[in-house]
Amino acid sequence: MKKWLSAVPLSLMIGVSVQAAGENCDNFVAGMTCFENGTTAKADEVNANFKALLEKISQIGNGGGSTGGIVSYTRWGRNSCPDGAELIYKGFAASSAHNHGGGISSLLCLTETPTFDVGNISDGNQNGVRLYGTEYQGIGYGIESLIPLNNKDAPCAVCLKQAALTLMIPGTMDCPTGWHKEYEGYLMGTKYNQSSTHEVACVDINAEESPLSSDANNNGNLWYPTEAECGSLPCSPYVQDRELSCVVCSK
Ligand SMILES: [Ca+2]
Ligand SMILES: [Ca+2]
Repeated sequence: MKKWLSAVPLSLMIGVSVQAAGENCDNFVAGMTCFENGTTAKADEVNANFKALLEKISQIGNGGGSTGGIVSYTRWGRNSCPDGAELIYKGFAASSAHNHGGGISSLLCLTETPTFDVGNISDGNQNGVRLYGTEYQGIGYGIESLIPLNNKDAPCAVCLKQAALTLMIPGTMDCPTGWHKEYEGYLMGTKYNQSSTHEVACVDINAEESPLSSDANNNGNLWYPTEAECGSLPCSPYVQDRELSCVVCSK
C-alpha cells in the first residue's frame, strides 16, 4: 500500500489542483468524481475515487459478482454447447479402459485437434497410461434412448458461460430456484463389477455419437447408466433399480 501511494502525484494527495480533464472520465464507476482541469480537489473526493476503484478491482477479482464471472463446464455426450454458452472446444470423452486396474480414473474431454511434440516423442509402444475413447453401453441397461447409441463413441464439448459458477447435481433433472439449467441427462459411469473405476459423467439427455464414431465394439472406457440401490440409499425418494438423472446448473 505504501509503495502504491508513493506513485500518486503529490498534488492529488494534498488536495490541490488536479490535471485530469473531464473528457478522460469515460467509464468512471459509481462513487467516482470527475475533476475538470484547474479545479481544486478535496482529499475526501480523491480518496473516494480510490475507494471506488479498489471496490471495482475487488469485484473483478471475485468473478465480478453473481453475474459478471466467466466459468466453464463440460457437456458430456454432445458436440455443441447449450444456448447461452459458447463452445471453447469439442472432442472425445476419454479415460483408461474399463478392465484395466491402472491408468487414470478421471474423465477427459480430449480435443479433436491434437498437436504433438514431434521430434521428442516415439510412435513405438512404450505403454504407460493407455488412453481410450468412451462407448455408450446402450442395450440392456434400461434407457430406451441410448439403445441406438450402443457401442457408438461419445463426444464432449467444453463450454464457456457468463456466470459465477456451475454445478452438477446428481439425482435430479431440476435446478434449484434461481439457477439456470445448462443441460439435463443421465448419470453414467463404469459398471459396478468392472476392475477399474472412472469419474462419473452427467451425459446429456439427447446424447449423440461423435462425428468420428465407430460402430464397432471396441470397448475402452464404457458408460453405463446408474441405478439406485435401496437400503443404504433411502427409498423413497429413490426407487430400486431406477436410472438416475443429473443436471448441470449455472448461477
Ligand atoms: Ca465403438
Ligand atoms: Ca433399471
